[in-house]
Amino acid sequence: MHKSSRAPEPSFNRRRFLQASGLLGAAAVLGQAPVLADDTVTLPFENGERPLVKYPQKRPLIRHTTRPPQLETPFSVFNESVITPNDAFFVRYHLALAPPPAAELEKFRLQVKGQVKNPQEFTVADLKSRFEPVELVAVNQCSGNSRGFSQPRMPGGQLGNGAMGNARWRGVRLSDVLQACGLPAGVRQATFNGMDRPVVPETPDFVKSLEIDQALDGEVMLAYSMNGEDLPWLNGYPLRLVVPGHYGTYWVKHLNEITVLNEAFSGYWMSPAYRIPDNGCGFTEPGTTAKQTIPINRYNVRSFLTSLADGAQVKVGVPLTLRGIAFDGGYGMREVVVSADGGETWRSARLGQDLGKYSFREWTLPFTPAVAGKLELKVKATNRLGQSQPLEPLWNPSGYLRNVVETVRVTAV
Ligand SMILES: Nc1nc2c(c(=O)[nH]1)N[C@H]1C(S)=C(S)[C@@H](COP(=O)(O)O)O[C@H]1N2
Ligand SMILES: [Mo]
Repeated sequence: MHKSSRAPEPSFNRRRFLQASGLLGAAAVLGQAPVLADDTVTLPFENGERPLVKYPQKRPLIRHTTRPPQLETPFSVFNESVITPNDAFFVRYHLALAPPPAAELEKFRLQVKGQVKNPQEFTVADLKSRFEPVELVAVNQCSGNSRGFSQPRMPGGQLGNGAMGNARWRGVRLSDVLQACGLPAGVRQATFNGMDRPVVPETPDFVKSLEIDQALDGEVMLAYSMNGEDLPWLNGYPLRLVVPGHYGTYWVKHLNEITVLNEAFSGYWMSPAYRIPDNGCGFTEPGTTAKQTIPINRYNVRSFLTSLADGAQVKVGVPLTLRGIAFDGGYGMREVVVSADGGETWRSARLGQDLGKYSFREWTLPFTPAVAGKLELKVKATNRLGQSQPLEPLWNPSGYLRNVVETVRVTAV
């Protein structure tokens, strides 16, 4: 059974989805009328069937869980544009009382406290009027993106490849806001907490931390806008952290509390959660754990073919353009190569417009199928550091960091 690296182009099941019970639950959390989904999608791994569900401000997305809502972007969206539309952008939450209800969000204030000289509170309007706006195109990718393909499998969201997205974020520099509150010498970390909450006190609140040097690097952003609009409710309205090049777990949504610390933070979501093997590569022998771990950090290199899905038919002698995306943790793409013969020979793709080193980079390659039969299309990117992607999938106990060279199988007729 080979199911390692096929693109999860959903197969549509044109089946009316009438069991509304789960949807009513989600709608209650969102404080809006229930919206019936009408299709299911089957991601290409065992137990991959999921409903497509429409949430407020979203088109129908692949629903993994209801409380909290966890929604994956259908892979075909990545062929629409290099920027992922807000209404198709994936949604990830950990705590059952998420997202926070609209009434609470209206009273939003960002508190900056802890080891700062002048603790302060800011409305979004304060941030907009007091600090210089900055803009950046950056990929947000969940640590567990593509986990569903891991073999052997492990617990956690069984995601296809759609727990990622690329947006133009606008906001203010975290460093400007921290400096405005007065940072004494010697502070070590800052923690970030959003307005979503667990149902029971035993569940640790979702709090993430950054080293103070990273918090002050001028790139980490307090973002209030995404692709020219207010952040969607499910993507962190009215304010979220954007940590360019770093896994989505740090991109705290509905961010209302920043605490500067003299010591290292050790909350559950930094340790033991969201850690990778401390061995330079982040992978282990399948089925084994690492002795030492570190917090997950930058994205590794990934690339995808988006213009053809598994099972597609192409025509012999008819020219077409292969198209896709590539990205990494912030060094930028050096080269994307494509093979149409299962990896025997490779050709260099043309890189599209450079939207910045944290963005998806489009690639295209003209291709004319020469003979009838099955074709294995593979795409492999290399970043400006020379880092690339493995030809066989690598593994770790949490199903993080998957970046195998993807294969799309099509037939030329
Ligand atoms: N407040 C809050 N922020 C959060 C989370 C959360 O559970 N609560 N999940 C994080 C994780 S793990 C990811 S992958 C990203 C997903 O961002 P999105 O939902 O906007 O796509 O949000 C991050 N920010
Ligand atoms: Mo995540």
